[in-house]
Order: sequence, then C-alpha cells, then structure tokens
Amino acid sequence: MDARLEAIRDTVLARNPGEGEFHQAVTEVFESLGPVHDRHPEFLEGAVLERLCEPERQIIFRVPWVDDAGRFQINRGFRVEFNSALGPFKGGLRFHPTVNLGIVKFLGFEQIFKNALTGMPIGGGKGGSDFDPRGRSDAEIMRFCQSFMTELYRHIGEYTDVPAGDIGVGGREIGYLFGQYKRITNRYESGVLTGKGISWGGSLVRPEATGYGTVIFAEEMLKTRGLSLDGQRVVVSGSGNVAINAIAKAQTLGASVVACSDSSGYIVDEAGIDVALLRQIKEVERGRLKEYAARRSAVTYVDGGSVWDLDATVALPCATQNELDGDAAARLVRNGLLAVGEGANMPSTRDAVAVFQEAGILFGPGKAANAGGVATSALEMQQNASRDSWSFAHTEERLTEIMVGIHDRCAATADEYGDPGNYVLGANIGGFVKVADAMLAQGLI
Ligand code: NDP
Ligand code: 2IT
Repeated sequence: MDARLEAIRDTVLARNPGEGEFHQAVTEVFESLGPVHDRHPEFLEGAVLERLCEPERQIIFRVPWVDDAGRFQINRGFRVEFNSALGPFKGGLRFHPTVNLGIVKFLGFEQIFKNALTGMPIGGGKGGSDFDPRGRSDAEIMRFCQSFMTELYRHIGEYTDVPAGDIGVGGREIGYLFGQYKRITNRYESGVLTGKGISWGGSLVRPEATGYGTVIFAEEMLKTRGLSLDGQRVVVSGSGNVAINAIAKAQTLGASVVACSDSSGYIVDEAGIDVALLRQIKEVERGRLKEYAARRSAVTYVDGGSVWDLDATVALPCATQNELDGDAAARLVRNGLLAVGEGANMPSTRDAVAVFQEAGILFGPGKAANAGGVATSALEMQQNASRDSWSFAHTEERLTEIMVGIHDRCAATADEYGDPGNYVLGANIGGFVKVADAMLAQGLI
C-alpha cells in the first residue's frame, strides 16, 4: 500500500478498534488508491480519505418489543449515514444476530463506492439490527419492525436517507416498516424506502435485480475472453433473495446451476436446480434447504460443510461476508474455475481475492457485481418521484444497461491505470474518483 495512504489507514483502524470487517473493507479500497493520489494531489490536501472513513452520522438505538409469549425483548438498531456527496444516504437494512457496528460500517463504506458506480444520484449508508428473524412469527416480525421504525423514522426521508432490504429484510419487512413510517409521519412518502410491494409504490424487477445484475456482470466479464455463461457449471452460495434470482438468470443464459446453500448445509442437484421448488420452499414456506432434497429425486443434501468444496467453472457467492477463504479459492482454481461474481458483499476473504487475481480468474467484486439491486432501488425512487410505474421489460432493460455500463467503466478504469482486467482496481478507483470530486466541490463538510 502507498505509504501516504497507509498512514491514514492506520489512523482509521486505531480510531475504530474491534471493527474487523470495517478494517478489511477500508484496507481493500486503500490498496487500490495509490495511483489516483499521484494524479490527484488535491484529494490528499482536501483530506478526502479521512473524511470518507468517518461517517457523516451514526445512530445506535434500543429496539424494545414484545414476543408472542408476552416477554419483553430488547435488540439494538443501527443506521450509519456514511456519505451524502452524491445523493441521499442509500443502502439496506440487515436483520441478523451477527449484526454489530463494525459490520454495518463495512457495508455502509462499500455502499458509497457501489452507489457511485451505478451512476445514479445516491449516497451511501447501511443499517440493521442484531434481531434474529429465524423462527419468529409474522406478528413478532411486525412488532419488531414497528418498534425499529418508531426510532428510525426521525432520521430518514425521501431527501435524507432511503433504506431498503438486505439479509433478513425483504418485501414483508419493508411493508411493516413503511406502514409504521406512514402512521407516525402522516405522509404517504413513497420515496422513503425501496423494495416496496408492486401495488403500493414498488418497482418491478427490484426483487430480481441483485441476482440478475450479478449474472449480467459475470456474463460481461466472460465476454472479454470470448466466453459466455452458456454451458458453464455454476455453484451458488446462499438461497435467499440474491442467490435464487442469480440461479434463475444464470439458467436463462444457458448455465447449469448445480448447487446452492443455506447456513445449515448445501444441496447438489446435477440435473439443475428447480427454481420454482426452491422459491416455494424459501420464499413461500420460509423453510430450510434440506426440504428441497426431500422433495426432489437425485438430490444430495450435505449437512454442514461448504458449498465451495464443489467444482465449478463459475462461482457466485451470494450469502454473506468472508464465506469463501483462500483455501477454498485455491481448490476452485485448481479445478477449472474461470470466473467469480460476488452477489454478496465482501464474500471472498482478502486471501481468496489474492488467489483469484494471481491465477488470472475473472473476479467481479461485490461493489460492482451486486450493484444492480441498489441501482434498481434508484429506479424505484425515480418512478416514485414521477408517480409513474414502468413495465418489467423496460425496467429490466434499464438494469441491463446499468450493469453493462458498470462493467465497462470498471474495465476502462483498470486499463487507464495500467492493470487490464483488474475489476477490483477499476471498481475502487471508478467509485472513489466520482465521490472525491463531489466532496471537494461541496467544500469542507
Ligand atoms: P437473504 O436474507 O434473502 O438470504 C441470505 C442467504 O444467505 C440465506 O440463504 C442465508 O442462510 C445465507 N446466510 C446468511 N448468513 C449466513 C452465514 N453467516 N453463513 C452462511 N449462510 C448465511 O439475503 P440476501 O439474499 O438479500 O443477501 C445475501 C447477500 O447479498 C448479503 O451479503 C447482502 O449484503 C448482499 N446483497 C443484497 C442485496 C439485496 O438487494 N438484497 C443487494 C446487494 C447485496 P440462512 O437462511 O440459513 O441464514
Ligand atoms: O447491499 C446492497 O446494495 C443492498 N442491500 C441494497 C441496497 C438498496 O438500497 O437497495
């Protein structure tokens, strides 16, 4: 790492002790930015990096609620409003027992660059709670969401901060959150949340967008080597919103998707995953992946273990951070891997990224490859602002244009900085320069 940047990075780490994932995300971005500061000394003089690493605002709050047994429950809520140089803070809410400030900050930090890459007018933020939705009834989820919004509402708004979904937060939760926001504020402010239901201000394609976008990005990377997804053997991790829609899109492009996982285990279905059955089990019944194997013949369920023990030519990690380590990466590379598209945020460890890059694997980092979700959120905001709603075909076309645009900008930036094919460098520099220019133009804020 460039010595000037390393000194700033060390200060950031010392100021934010114990936030391992945030340290990892900052380090990874800083490693790309040395050459930019040679060309743009004004970024150093303007203390852009120091400002970027300090969120504009961090909110931590108590979320009290009552479970079905009448017991009082207390969780912790977060919203980190990281950077609004390009637009209102924008980013999802994650409900998962592992959520803490360091995780919300890593996600919010990544979101700044991702959102810049989309070319849409959105800043970066993230939030969530250590609430565990697993095994909770619908009524419990509703009461939790209502309590969460009873604090959050005062911090968000169409022009201020626009949350959406992430792990554990989908259409159901956005509905309960929106209902409570409307009730407290007495405003039908559609643009305050994205990922809404279609009949009440949502956008077609938003549910599919992250997974579809990740696959479009992977296809664009493969094209640069005269390849395509057609006929590839694809392994996906996760079986939530991003994973399911990545599987569906990869299949429409002719890939054979043979495996996916949840936090309990993985399935191998050599005939190709039955997406309708997977949706029924995960989205309708909110069940476990194990049930997929019970309902379909010739499927293996592996309890525990890692889906990355399987061979693939294309790997799409779509579950969570640091789920694919250096050993798994080395094994995949030895067994014929061509490309990785990160549907999740930071799913590959730093060791894994190094292995992929040294082996010349096409590697699409999350902040570029999974940007289709937030980009389509911005399309939802556009539709809300104009009180319009677009067709599926039109919205999907916009998503495709945006993903191809992100791919091409990352590739062009990597070329410009003398490291062709390095999408990590391209994404970090491409996103950073846009935000840095806007920050300098807006003065010391
Ligand atoms: P979901 O809650 O819909 O699904 C998450 C999936 O990942 C589930 O299959 C879950 O399994 C698995 N998972 C979660 N945590 C772990 C863990 N610690 N170990 C193993 N498996 C785990 O979330 P999404 O699909 O929305 O999000 C998946 C990833 O994509 C996240 O990294 C998220 O930040 C990222 N992302 C999401 C976007 C979106 O629009 N939703 C946009 C861009 C990125 P289980 O059910 O067993 O917990
Ligand atoms: O990580 C992400 O980009 C998201 N969870 C989606 C954020 C959004 O505002 O749609």
